[in-house]
Amino acid sequence: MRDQKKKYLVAGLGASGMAAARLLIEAGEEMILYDSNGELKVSEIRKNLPQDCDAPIVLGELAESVVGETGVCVISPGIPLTASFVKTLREADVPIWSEIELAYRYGAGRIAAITGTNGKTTTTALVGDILRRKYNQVNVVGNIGVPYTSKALSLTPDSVTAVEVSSFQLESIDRFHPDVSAILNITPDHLNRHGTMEEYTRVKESITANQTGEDYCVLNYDDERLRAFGEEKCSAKVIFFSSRTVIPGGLYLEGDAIVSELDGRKEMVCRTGELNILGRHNYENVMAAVAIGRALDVSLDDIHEALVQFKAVEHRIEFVREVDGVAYYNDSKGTNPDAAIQAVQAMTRPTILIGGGYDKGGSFGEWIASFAGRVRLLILLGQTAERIEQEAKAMGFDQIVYVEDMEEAVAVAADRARKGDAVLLSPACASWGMFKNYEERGRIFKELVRAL
Ligand code: UMA
Repeated sequence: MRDQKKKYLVAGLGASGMAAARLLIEAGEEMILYDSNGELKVSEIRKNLPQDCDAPIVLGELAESVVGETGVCVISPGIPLTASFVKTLREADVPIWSEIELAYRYGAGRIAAITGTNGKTTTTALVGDILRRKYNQVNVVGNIGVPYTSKALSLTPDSVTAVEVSSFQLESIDRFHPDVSAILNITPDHLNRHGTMEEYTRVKESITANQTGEDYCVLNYDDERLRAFGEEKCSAKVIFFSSRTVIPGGLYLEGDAIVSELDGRKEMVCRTGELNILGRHNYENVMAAVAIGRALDVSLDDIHEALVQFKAVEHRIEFVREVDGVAYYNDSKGTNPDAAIQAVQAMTRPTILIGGGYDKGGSFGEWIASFAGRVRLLILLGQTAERIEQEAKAMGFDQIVYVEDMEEAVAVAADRARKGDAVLLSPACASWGMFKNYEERGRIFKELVRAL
């Protein structure tokens, strides 16, 4: 365990770092706060801490001397493990915990942890709604935007927590042990951070690292990697779901019915027409959420009620408004090609697509291939614009306009759209560099559309 004389080093002072710091203060721990951004203001950071907190705040370079004082480093998800101060800490055998690990150590109660490249936020929100039908103390936390550490100390043995977990957060878990885990899908994303698909997959699968035969793991049978993992390696009891094939003992889509065989007989969960969320990927999210709900003893009747009342989450193929016969959709959460393909496929009208952003590595080929017969104009912004244009032209798609910012993107889209078209913001890229996060990008888009 941690050397009691040493301090915690909280690295990264964004949402998760500040929540971790507040937890540690409340728990009476000593710590040093650190952010590599030398332009932050100490006085601003202190405003978000209790008044009597006198923990040192270090900005910019981290001095070697701090390493000797550090017992555990709690790292923010945005900090790559290749950062030089992280390497130094690891060489000194300092444990590196993600904020999820810290929350787990201080938390209590049962946990459903959801990861996957896409659908995490929708599924986690839906799981929260399902759990609320049966339990009084339900929290929905994690990558979804509410840091897990901000709730950890209020959790009791009766709490049930739905945690959205990103691959960045999973990189530094140690004892984190969900009662039910789910891996929704694995498609190329964050390859600039994880290097290869093999490594990215390994990190995602590590959500089950501490699970045993007492626990459950919900997996997408249609994803070859996850099917192999479930059949050969997973340490928990596996529940498969599929939108393409019948899964005896699992969940599947049969025509327009979502069917469960989880209780040893075939039962209808709901019809897709009863849901307020669209598309095959969302039916998969629903099946995963149903499996998690059943694994945590929520009845199918209660699950059905939660499903039919659930509405799409913000920034995920979210209808904004119709102006002069043109429908505008905000899919700012389409931060990788696979998510963006789902949004393009959900469009039923000729589409003007706004894309591009931060470069995470990886190819845009499959995304561009999905344009056929749907996207009639691509408006590009951000760091990846040129790379996308090159790939698109090489694939024979040349209806492309470059813009400087979102304001120009919306103006060009409105100008070029014809009655009956859709305008879709679904960038296939992260927002970083131009916006604080995808939420800010989506909100700015919506404000501009509302002002048309
Ligand atoms: N920082 C450093 N050194 C670095 C990099 C960053 O000190 O090398 C500092 C920055 O200067 C900044 C702070 O770290 O002050 C930012 O930390 P962060 O990037 O980890 O972001 P948080 O504000 O803590 O938000 C994080 C998640 N962000 C990321 O994973 C990038 C949020 O997920 C999450 O909602 C929040 O914790 C609460 O748990 C956002 C996200 O984009 C939505 N996630 C990615 C995704 O969904 O694809 C993984």
